[in-house]
Amino acid sequence: PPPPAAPPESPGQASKHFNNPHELCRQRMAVKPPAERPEPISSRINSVSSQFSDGGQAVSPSARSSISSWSEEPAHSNMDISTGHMILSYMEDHLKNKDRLEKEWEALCAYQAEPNACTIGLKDGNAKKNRSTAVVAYDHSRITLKVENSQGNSDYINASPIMDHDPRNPAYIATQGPLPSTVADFWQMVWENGCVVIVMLTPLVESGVKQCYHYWPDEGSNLYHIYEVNLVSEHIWCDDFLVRSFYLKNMQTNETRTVTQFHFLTWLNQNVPETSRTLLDFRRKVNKCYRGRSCPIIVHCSDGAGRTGTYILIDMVLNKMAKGRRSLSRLIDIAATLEHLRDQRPGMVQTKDQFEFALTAVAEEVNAILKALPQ
Ligand SMILES: *[C@@H]1O[C@H](CO)[C@@H](O)[C@H](O)[C@H]1NC(C)=O
Ligand SMILES: CC(=O)N[C@H]1CO[C@H](CO)[C@@H](O)[C@@H]1O
Repeated sequence: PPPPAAPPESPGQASKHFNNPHELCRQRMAVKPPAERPEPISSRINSVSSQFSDGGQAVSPSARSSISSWSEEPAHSNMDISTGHMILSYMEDHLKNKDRLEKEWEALCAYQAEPNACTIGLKDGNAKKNRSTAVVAYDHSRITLKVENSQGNSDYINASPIMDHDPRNPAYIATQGPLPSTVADFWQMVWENGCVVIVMLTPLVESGVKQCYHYWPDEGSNLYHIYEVNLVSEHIWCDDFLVRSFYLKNMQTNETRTVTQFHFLTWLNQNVPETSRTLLDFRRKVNKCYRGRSCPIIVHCSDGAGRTGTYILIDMVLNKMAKGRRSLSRLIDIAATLEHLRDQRPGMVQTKDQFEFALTAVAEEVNAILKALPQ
């Protein structure tokens, strides 16, 4: 007789409920919309007196309850009101002035990073590890693997450390989506750099074109060289993103670590997400999970430059604003921050639309932060 049919999966119901922590927990989260959403910047009115309401408790991605509801993560920041308003009005003016935006983008296209040699990544033996010839890690700014632990006795991976304010510790690692031949290198990099958060910004396939290798097990565990990866849970938050939790084990030392992967599903290559609101909520969830850590966040798409650069640009600018570390003129100079990213990895932010999207997303978030502040 045929096996009994699995219970249907429907939004609002957990598809599985396990008591055994070693069994995979796959869950769909029920959406509980906040009572009031921040208005999009395009329809913002000058009054910021309307109240921002959180409208519900966010459930931790690791919760194993049978039905979970969640809402958007509220905006948090130490930004003061007058700085926020100055940033916002500057950004709004900038976004309205299409001519100026065009000129700024043209200047960015002409920008030449120096130094810019990529000889190691293009060497025989390494060249086949690159998805794209246009985006290869710079010799002076690349993640090196420990040769003795690598599958191919090589230290090369197409990945770049991205520094923010601390020149010794990268805030991010920008990398390409793993190829079938570089998956073990990818997990070695995660292991050796102490990473616990992976931000994946691409679907695996787009209109039949492979964007990234499926580098984790669909169920149970896979061994990649000496790195065993166990899928512990998968939580589908909404149509746009889901969160997976992995248990990573180094089989040489028996040490283990939990790694969380945030997977944004609906941002296509050379494109921008449909709304900045969803990406901003995704970012807040990533940062809530990351809070208090000092390891780099791994960010990848397909080539690890367009979508990856856009995400890092938004995150870096907003983090700087939240800390209020820089002077206002430095904070609002997003093009200068992008040049700083391009000094560390080629091709960061690939299209003018992506650059404009980054500006819009920053303005949207500042708007949401202002609304969340006590008036
Ligand atoms: C790792 O665990 C296995 C199985 O328990 C054991 O045989 C091996 O000695 C351990 N290795 C180290 C380095 O602790
Ligand atoms: C420069 C170069 O050789 N690029 C290669 C990187 O690796 C991919 C996948 O193996 C190849 O298709 C590229 O030609």
